[in-house]
Amino acid sequence: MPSINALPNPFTFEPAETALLVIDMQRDFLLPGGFGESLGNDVSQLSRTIEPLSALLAAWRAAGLPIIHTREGHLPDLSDCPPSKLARGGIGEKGAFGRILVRGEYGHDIVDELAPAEGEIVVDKPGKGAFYATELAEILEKLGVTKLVVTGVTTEVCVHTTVREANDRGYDCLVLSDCVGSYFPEFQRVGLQMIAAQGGIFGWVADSPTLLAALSSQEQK
Ligand code: C5J
Repeated sequence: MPSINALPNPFTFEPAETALLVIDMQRDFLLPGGFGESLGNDVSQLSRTIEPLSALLAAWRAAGLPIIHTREGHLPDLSDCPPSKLARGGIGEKGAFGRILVRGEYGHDIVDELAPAEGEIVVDKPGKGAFYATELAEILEKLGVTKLVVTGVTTEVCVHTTVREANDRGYDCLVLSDCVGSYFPEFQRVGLQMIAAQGGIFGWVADSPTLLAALSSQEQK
C-alpha cells in the first residue's frame, strides 16, 4: 500500500479505495470578470491550481481511480438557497457569465481545463460542504471509498467545510496544497496549517508531485 510524506505524518492509502474530490472549480469562482473577481478577489490565487490539478486528473484517470467533481449552486427558482445566503447578495443575480451560481448557467459550470470526463460523477451542492443536502455519502459508500484526496476551491470555505464533514463521517482526507486555492494567501497558509495541526486534527497535507510519484511507483510494481 502506498505511503507518502505528508503533514503531520505519512498518509497511507489503497488507491482503489481512494477517490479524488475536485471541489467547485467553477467559472464563477475562477474566471476574470466572474463572481469571485466582482467581489474584489484576486482570481490568480485560484487559477494557479488549474495546471497541477489537470496533471493529477490525468494520472487519476489513467489509473482508473474514482473521481468526483462538485459544483456549488442553486436551482433556478433559488428554492434551495437559504434566505440568509440570499440576503448577502450575488446568488441568482445577473453576472458576466449568467445568473450567479445558478445551475445550468455558464458561470456555474467547471472551467474548460478541468471539465469532467464522460462518466465522471458531478455532485451539485447548495452549501459549502459537499455532504450537506447531496448524495455524496451514498456515492462513496457504493464505490467502496474510505479515503479522499481533496482539491479545489476555496481552501478555507468549501474545501475546509467538506474536509470537516468527511472527517466526521470517518474518511481520511489528504489535502493537496498546490491543488487547493484561496483568494487570500494568509487563509491558504493558515487553512492548510489548521488541517494538519494537533496530530492531523481533521486531515493530512501534501503536494501533488509527492502523491503522483507514489501513484506511479505503485503502478510499476
Ligand atoms: C465560496 C467555495 N467561497 N467554493 N465557495 O463561496 O469555496
